Amino acid sequence: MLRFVLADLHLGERPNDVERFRRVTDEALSRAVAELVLLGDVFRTLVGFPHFWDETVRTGLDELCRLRRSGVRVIFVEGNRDFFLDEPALDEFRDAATACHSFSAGGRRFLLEHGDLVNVRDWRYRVWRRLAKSGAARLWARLLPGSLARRVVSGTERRLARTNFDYRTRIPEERLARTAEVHFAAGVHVVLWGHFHRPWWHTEGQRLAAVVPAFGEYGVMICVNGESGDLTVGEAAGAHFVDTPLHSWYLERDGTEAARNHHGSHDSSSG
Ligand SMILES: [Mn+2]
Repeated sequence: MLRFVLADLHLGERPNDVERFRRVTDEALSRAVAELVLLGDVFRTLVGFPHFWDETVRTGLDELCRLRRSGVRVIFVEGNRDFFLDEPALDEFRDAATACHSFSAGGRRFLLEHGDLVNVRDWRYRVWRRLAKSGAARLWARLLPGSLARRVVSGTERRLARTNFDYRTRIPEERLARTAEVHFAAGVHVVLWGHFHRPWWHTEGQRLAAVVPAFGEYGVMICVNGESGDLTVGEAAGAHFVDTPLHSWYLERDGTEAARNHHGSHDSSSG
């Protein structure tokens, strides 16, 4: 069995990004993928109530519905742009919504989480997050009239951009490495995070922790072979998808990303 893992799609942020995502869902269907894991931040914002959804969100969700009808499991791992994903309105678009997804493949234990809580020193973000995802916020979101709801979404996007919690600042490498080692010590072999957008990885013997590159920027996904547990990077090349072993794909891009991202082509977004 095969799994696709995509992170930080931010659909709606770039022209034709939903089309690009449709190529992935087509590929998932043609390769009989068993599970699609969305590692957080699928849209600019996703709230679990339909009156918050715009055209992009509805179109993207329809793609997930199409996958599920063909037997693909769809897993939402909650990101910092995701709110109340366990609401019944999303039932037809996902099989599970979770803060942390895990599975075994090829005898290796995998753990997948968005990663926005790795940088525990960012207390401002943690306070904001607790408020925004509280029971009171959920009730308020449920009762809010539609037109206002969609305006609140854009306000939320601006607020996210203002927090000092920003992937464009450097990746908290020591934090990630330490968090990875805690997971390794608990028996996890492979840790996958989203959120940080840039390819970064850390190994300890056969154990691996890696940031899945943002689909929005890199147009790639990670494919996990269920029999071998091997990881490849899947990339659309012309009409086809090309699979590259994770190690070689990451090695090729190590170190060049900082310069590229310095020019910040998308100032209105964060994390
Ligand atoms: Mn994020």
